[in-house]
Amino acid sequence: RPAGAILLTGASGALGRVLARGLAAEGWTLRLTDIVPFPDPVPAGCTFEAADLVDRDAVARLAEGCSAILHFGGTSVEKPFDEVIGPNIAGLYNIYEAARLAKARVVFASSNHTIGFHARSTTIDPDSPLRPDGYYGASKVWGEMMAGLYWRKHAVESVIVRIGSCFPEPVDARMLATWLSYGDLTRLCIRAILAPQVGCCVVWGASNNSRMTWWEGDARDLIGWAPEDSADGFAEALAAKTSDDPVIEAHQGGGYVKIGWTRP
Ligand code: 15L
Repeated sequence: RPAGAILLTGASGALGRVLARGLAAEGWTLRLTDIVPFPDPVPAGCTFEAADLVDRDAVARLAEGCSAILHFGGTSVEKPFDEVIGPNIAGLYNIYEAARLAKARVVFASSNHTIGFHARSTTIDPDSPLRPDGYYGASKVWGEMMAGLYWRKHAVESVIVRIGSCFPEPVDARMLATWLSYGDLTRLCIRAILAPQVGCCVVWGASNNSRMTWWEGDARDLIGWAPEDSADGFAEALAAKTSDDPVIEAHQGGGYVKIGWTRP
């Protein structure tokens, strides 16, 4: 168990609810927060307080005395720029300021959409160029840049988790590569918090999928995590579930690359 409380933002979202349940079951003391009410009974050992990520004082207060922040809040899909900027740009700054004040580690729910414009035919590592595929992906790039800044300037540690597709089950051919099971996500977050020293590192959030040939060279050994689940059992059912768009099929970010597309 970690020393001190853990703040979980985005607690009412799909992944927040999974983590609240999973970490509370391990006996962890969690402070849950979200802009909308927590839809489940608040698990034993947890408290819930509604807050907007753009409210700097509220975020700082919630993080006070915490040893880590699991930052799963904010916009989690592609949205118009004006809807991304508050939670994912200003809100992200508030999270890092709160972490600096509390001397807390951040586990940042980043996304494969930071690198979505890389080709599926290539294998990239955390040092490969960032190629966001929309405003949402670009906001996650901002988060990753802030993680690096706060590590170098303030010694705030971060585990940046570039999540692939975290759902109960994979639902299309792309997810045969990108799927991250709920169990693997929970175990990853536990290791990201309990690992003694993490600096500022990147972990690819995908299960042990044999089609996951796109990503390598992350910090999983440093934090002591290895995925246990796999999308492989869904291959027969999903291999033909592709789009008929060659641009979507060529890029790691899939459908996101074509949202708002105006290239001739
Ligand atoms: C994400 O970053 C989103 O949060 C999620 O809803 C999926 O779209 C996922 O990426 C994906 O790429 O499948």
